Amino acid sequence: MRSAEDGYRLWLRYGVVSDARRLAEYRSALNGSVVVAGGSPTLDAAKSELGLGLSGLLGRPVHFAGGDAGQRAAADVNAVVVVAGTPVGSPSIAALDLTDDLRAAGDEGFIVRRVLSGARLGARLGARSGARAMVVIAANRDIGVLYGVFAFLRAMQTHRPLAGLNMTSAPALKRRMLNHWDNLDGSIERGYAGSSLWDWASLPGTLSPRYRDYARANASIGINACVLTNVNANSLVLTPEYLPKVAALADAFRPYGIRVFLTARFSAPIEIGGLKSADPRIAGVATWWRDKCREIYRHVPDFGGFLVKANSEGQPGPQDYGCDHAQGANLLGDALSVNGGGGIVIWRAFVYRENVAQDRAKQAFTDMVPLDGAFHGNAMVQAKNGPIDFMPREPFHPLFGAMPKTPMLIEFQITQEYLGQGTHLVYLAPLFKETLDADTYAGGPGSPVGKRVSGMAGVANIGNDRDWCGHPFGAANWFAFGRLAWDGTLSADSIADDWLRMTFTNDARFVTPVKALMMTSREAVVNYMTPLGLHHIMAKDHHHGPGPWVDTGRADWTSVYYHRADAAGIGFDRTKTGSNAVAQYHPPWPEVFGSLASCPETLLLWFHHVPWSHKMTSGRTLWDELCLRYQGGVDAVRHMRAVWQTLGARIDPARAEHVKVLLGIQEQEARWWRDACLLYFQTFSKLPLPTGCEPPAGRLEDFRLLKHTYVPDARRPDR
Ligand code: GCW
Repeated sequence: MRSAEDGYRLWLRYGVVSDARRLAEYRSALNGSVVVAGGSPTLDAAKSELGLGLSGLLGRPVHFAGGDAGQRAAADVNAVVVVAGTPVGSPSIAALDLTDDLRAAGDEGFIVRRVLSGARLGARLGARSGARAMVVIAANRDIGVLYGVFAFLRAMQTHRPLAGLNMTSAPALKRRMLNHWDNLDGSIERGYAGSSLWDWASLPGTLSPRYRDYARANASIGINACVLTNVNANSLVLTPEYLPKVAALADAFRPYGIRVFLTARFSAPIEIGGLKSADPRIAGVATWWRDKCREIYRHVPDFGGFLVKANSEGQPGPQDYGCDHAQGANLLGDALSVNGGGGIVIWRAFVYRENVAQDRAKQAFTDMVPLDGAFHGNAMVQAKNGPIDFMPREPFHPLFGAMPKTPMLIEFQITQEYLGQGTHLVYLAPLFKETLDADTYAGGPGSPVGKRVSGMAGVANIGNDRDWCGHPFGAANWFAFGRLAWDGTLSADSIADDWLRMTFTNDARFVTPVKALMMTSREAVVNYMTPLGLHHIMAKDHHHGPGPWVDTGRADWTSVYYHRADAAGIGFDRTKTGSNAVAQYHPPWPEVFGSLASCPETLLLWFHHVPWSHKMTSGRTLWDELCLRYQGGVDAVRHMRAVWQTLGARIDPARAEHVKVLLGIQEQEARWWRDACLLYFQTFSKLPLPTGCEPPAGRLEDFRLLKHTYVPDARRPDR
C-alpha cells in the first residue's frame, strides 16, 4: 500500500515513471536482469536500493542475476541490462577497461554509463549476435558503487533519457558532514522538526528503521559523516553507558559510507574522569583523553573523531587554563591518533567573548589566524559561513583564505534558526552558493571560499517529525547541502529542479513555477527580516520574530549592538573609521567593502553607518529604500502564496494544504517583521513611510510587548 504522502520518503520516492514515453523507453531498455557484482554490506545496500528503485520506477519486479554480468550475458538469453560493481569485484567491469575514467572517480566517485555490451563484453565472451546496451555503474570502491546507484536512480526519477547516459563524478570535498545539535535528553537545539532521531533510551537493543532511511537519504546525496551530538556538549556521551549506543548507530550507518563523530566537552576529564583539571599541559589529562579514545575505538573502530566548541558562549576550553585553541585541539587530536586511530579533531572557530571591546565580527579571526600552522596533522578548523552567526545574509567569513596551513571546514546552518525556523519556506542553496562562490582573493583573484575548504558541515534541520524536517520544503535544504558538498559547481536552480521532481512530480507545470518560487525565497527572507546588510535584530533567546529594540543583557547578544540606529542613520561602521573589520579581508575587499560607493548595497549596513538621507543606486534615500525592501519581502511571500494557490491540485492534497497553511503563517510573520522593524527604526529617522510601503498593522509598543513563551526550542535555562 503506498504510504500516505507524509513526506517520510523524502526525495527517495520510486513511484512508477509518470511519463508514458519515458516509462516505455526505460522498460524496453531495462528489460533484462541486474547484476551487482561482489558482496559487502555496502554492495548489499546498493543491490537493495537498485531493487527498490527499479521495481518502483518500472512498475515491475527486478530480476537479479547471480555471478557476473559476462557469464550471465553469455549463458542467459535474459541478458544483463545493468551491472554494478568494481573492477576487482566484477570481471565484466574490469573488461570494460574504464581505467582512466575510474582514476578520475577517485576513492568515492563513480561512473554511470550506457555501453553496448556486445561491443565490449561480446569481445570477451566471443562474438554474440546483437549488441545489447547495458548500464554500467562502476567505481573503485564499493561506496562509489552505492553513490553511483543513487545517481542512476536519480536520473530516472527525474526522467533523464538513458540514451547517452554518461556520468563520471567524484566529490570535490572529502568531508561532507551533518552536525546534529541534538541533546541526550532528546531535545534539539535550534531544531524545529520534533525530537532527536537518536533514541538513546532504546539503543543499542532497538534499531529504529529510521536510522537506515537516514543513512540512505544521506548516501543518496553523498554525505559521508555525521556528528551525533550538540556542540554545547554533554560529556555523558563519552561514557560506557553511551558508547555501545553510539556503536549501534555507527554500525547502522557504516554500509552507507557515513562515519560517526561525537562532540567532546573540554572539561570531560573532570566531569566523567574524576580529574581535578582539564588543563592540556597536564600529563594526566592527555593520558585520560588517550585512554578515552582507545575506549571509543574499541566500540567504533572507524570513529570519525571529535567536533569541539570551546571557549565560546560559556563552553569550557583551553583558554580557561591560559592555553590557546591549538593547544586544546592538539590535546584531543593527539589522543585520537592513539593506536594509529584515524579520528580527527574539528575545532570550531565560533569563538567570541562578551567582555572585550573588539567587534564580535573580528574576534574569531583575531583568535585563530595567529594559530595557523600550530594545529597538528589531524586537526581541522570549522568556521561558519559568515563572521557573526548564520544571518540571512553575511559577508563570507574572513578566516577563509586566512589560514593557509590549516585545513578548514565551512559550517552552514541548514536548520533555519534565523530564517523563519519551522514555518518559513526558504530555499538555502542560493545562500550556500553565495558564500562558496565568494572570492577570498587569497593569493589573488580566483580563490573562492569553496576552493579554500576541505569540507562542509551543515547544522541539520532533521528531527523525528514524520517528514524529517518539519516544513515540507525543509528537506530541499538538506538535499541541496549534500549535493553542493559533493559538487559545488551545481546551480541552485538545477538542485531545486531535481528535488522537486524527486519529491513531488516531474510535471513542468508544477516544477517550473515552484522552482522559481524557491529561487526567490532567500532574498525574500533577507528583505522582510534584515535588508541591506542589517543583521542580528531578532527577538532574544528563541530568536523567533523581530526584536530590533533588544538592548539588555550582554552587548553582543542585543540588537542595538548591530544596527546602531540613531537620528543620523543606521548600520555598523566596520570600515577604518569604525571597527575596521574590513581589514581582515584580502585586497581588494577592504577598499570595496570600505567605501560607501563600492560596497554592495546588500551589505551596506553590515559595513557602514549610513545617513537616512543617503542616495541609493535606485535614486531613493536609504530610509525609503529600507522601507520598500521590507515591503518587497512581504510582497514576495504574497506572490509565493498566490503561485502555490494555483498549483495545489498538481500534487497530493496533504502536502499541498500543509504548504498553503505555512505560507499563510510566513506572510503574517513577514508583515510582523516589516511593521515592527520600520516602526522602531522610524523612531530614529522620524521620516514618513514612502508611497508603496503599507502602513503598519499595529503600534510599536504592542510589538515590543509581544512575548512568546513556548517557541520550538526556546532554550531552557537548564541547558
Ligand atoms: O547561533 C548560535 C545559536 C546557538 C548555538 C551557537 C553555536 C549550539 O543560537 O544555539 O549553540 O550558535 O553555533 O554554537
